[in-house]
Amino acid sequence: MLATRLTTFISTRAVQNTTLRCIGTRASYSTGPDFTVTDSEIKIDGKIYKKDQWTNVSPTTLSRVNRKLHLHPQHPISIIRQLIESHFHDFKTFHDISPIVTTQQNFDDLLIAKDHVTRNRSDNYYLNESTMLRAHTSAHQLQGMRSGASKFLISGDVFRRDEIDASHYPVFHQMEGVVYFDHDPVKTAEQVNADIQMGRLKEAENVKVVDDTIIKPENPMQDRHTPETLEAVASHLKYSINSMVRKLFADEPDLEVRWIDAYFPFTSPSWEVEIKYKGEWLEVLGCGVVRQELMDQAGLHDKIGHAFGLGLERLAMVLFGIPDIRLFWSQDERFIQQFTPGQIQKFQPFSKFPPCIKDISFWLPNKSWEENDFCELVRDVAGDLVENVELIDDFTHPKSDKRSLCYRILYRSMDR
Ligand code: FA5
Ligand code: MG
Repeated sequence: MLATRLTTFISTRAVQNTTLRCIGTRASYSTGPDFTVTDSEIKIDGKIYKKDQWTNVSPTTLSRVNRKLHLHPQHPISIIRQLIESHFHDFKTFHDISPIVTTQQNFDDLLIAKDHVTRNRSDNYYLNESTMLRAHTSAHQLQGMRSGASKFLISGDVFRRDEIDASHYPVFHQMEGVVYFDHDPVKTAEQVNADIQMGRLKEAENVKVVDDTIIKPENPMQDRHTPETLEAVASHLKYSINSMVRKLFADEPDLEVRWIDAYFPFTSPSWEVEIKYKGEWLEVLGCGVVRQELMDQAGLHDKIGHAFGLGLERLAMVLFGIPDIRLFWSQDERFIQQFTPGQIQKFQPFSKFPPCIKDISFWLPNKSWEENDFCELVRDVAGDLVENVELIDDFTHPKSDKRSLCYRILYRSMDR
């Protein structure tokens, strides 16, 4: 979400001039919201959002709001949510917070600057200038901290205009975890040691974890922390994640995991964790030590905390052997019937159809171009039939200076 994006090209194509009513009762195990889109407003479950120049959410995306895959007991996303919740068994859990949030919650509360690229229309789904579909579960960190719980998990669906491939989807699920301690090196170290002795925190013996990250100026300790407290909190975070990975992947003896430095405006230092899957590193989570300004906003001036945001689809893909992220949205009974609440079973492909490849090329009308807007257009037109969109040629005419792009679109049906 922190990728650099510039301007917007295709705007509210699918929403403009459309009056569309959808009552999501298609699947036996999920219902979407009741929504109406007109020229001037979007009404979701009876609540009205006035459209403005920021509105860019499409009916395709709205139809996925509240499918709540993470709450259907038989769905792999829900199975993994419950496994993680049972690992962090003494955490307070929130899993039914509405994904419609204010930009204040999604950005400002998290110290994301007004001009930060992550706010771009081309990366997010806006209902209007001040309301959007949450782009991460971090949007509720402050809410969780204000609830009084010192350890909590928040799971839910999140929405991002993103590229299209087997591990990226515009709607996916995250689980946020936050833990905070007294800002006192002795007390914090005692709490961490107690967790280790109780067996809650363990090294991931069965998985190979590579972590050569160190605290350095590019990924610094915060001024208000001492090296001792930071050390204790960071090791609690790393033990927590590694022991969760160890538990989840107990039956995968050769799993490789690595920690790398990262940047988030709301944590410092920050890291990401990747798992080797099908020969490639797959990023599964982001985390770090919570910025003290955020703790202050929650009234927790004398506490120090860590937070993590897990990508549930990514973890489920590795754990259940699900090769394509679109499968999680399959309404085909042959998908859901394979799974049993509380159990990890390897996915058995129920049909394999050959791909159909089509190339499309076009001249750009002007210099501004956003690939995410193109991906959104492709998804609106072709839906989940699209498996991959790849730029295969980028040509600028030497005389006219006009630019032409050629994309290869790979279509493949998952179930028919
Ligand atoms: C975040 O969203 C941060 N809020 C995470 C965080 C929380 C950092 C708390 C610090 C403290 P990021 O954009 O990297 O970070 O996304 C987190 C995870 O979501 C990724 O590691 C990945 O597993 C998953 N993810 C991101 N984009 C997609 C996508 N389009 N499809 C599926 N999963 C995705
Ligand atoms: Mg990331």
